[in-house]
Amino acid sequence: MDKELKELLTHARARIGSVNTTKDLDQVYIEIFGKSGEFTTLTKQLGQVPKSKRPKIGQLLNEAKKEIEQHLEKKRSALSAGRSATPIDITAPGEKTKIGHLHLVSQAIEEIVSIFKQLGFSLQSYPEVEWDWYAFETLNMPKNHPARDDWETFFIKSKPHPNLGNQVLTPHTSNGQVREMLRVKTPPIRMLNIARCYRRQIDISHTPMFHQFEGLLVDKNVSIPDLKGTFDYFTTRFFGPERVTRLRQHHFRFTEPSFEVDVTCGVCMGRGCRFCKSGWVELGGSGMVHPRVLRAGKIDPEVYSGFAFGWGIERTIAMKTNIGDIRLLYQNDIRFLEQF
Ligand code: FA5
Repeated sequence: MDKELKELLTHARARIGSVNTTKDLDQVYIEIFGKSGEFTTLTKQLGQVPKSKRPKIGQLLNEAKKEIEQHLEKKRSALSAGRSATPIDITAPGEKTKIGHLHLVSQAIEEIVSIFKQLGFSLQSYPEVEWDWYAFETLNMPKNHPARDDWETFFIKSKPHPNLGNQVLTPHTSNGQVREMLRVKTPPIRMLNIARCYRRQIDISHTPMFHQFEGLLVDKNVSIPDLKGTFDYFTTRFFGPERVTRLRQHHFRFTEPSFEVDVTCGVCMGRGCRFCKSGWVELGGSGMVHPRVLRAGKIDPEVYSGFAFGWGIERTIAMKTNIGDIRLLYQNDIRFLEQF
């Protein structure tokens, strides 16, 4: 029986080694351990072995069973991991791994940061869940002021802070203005704040979650030409030298005077087309920091002045790539995203 057991083991190892599919492996299992399998037949013969030898043979049978089962298990995991028992053909051409790339929004953020870094702006990050105080109050937008409706804010159901008010999902990156003034204390300040913003809006040019980049520069003798020069530098670097900016009078509670910044349309280069109508497309809001905002940040408006701007990243991308609907950026359709 000892000899037969050894033969069975050798045979089983060879059979297991030669199969290439799990189906064949199941067949080998049946041939060995099935009702009339080789191992089962051998076990049945144990009764004919002299009593004195039975414990030893029984032990050998158990060891053989364990070994065969280990071989089967090893082979099964190799097959299910896709490794066949056939030797590897090292001359076969390799499979190319598909390499992805950063999402369009992340690419734009990297580019914007690098442009403003060259102008000495440092990247800061402020809360996404923000107190009413920083999102509105310190920006000269008191409670119940109708201008706050433009921000279509999401409010958080939480206990209001006795001084800072309710919590909101920050509707713009301007919440970073007073926070940055309080952090730096004494100007100069050159902050770039890039963050997710939330508003209850959705259509081809609005998404409920979007990104803004906010610039804040406070120093002595800062004036409108500094603001315009900064925008021109950014536009040339980001969109190319053929695109120019213009300031259009506007109203924000936290800047005075305030402007909307337009850039020449990338489709018609300023001549006027179906996409832009006037030859210009809007980049975002800007203005000279309101004295009340400087005071809220504990900065003396008699000594210092500054400018601020807040622009949407998705719209800025749309202006560069001429995609007609910014919602495409968040549909995760790889056929769209891989084009950029
Ligand atoms: C603001 O949010 C002001 N905080 C900007 C500002 C900062 C003005 C500093 C002055 C000084 P506005 O609501 O216009 O302004 O938004 C600015 C830009 O954010 C828009 O021009 C647009 O590009 C982008 N934006 C606003 N709402 C959405 C939205 N729902 N989806 C995508 N982009 C949006």
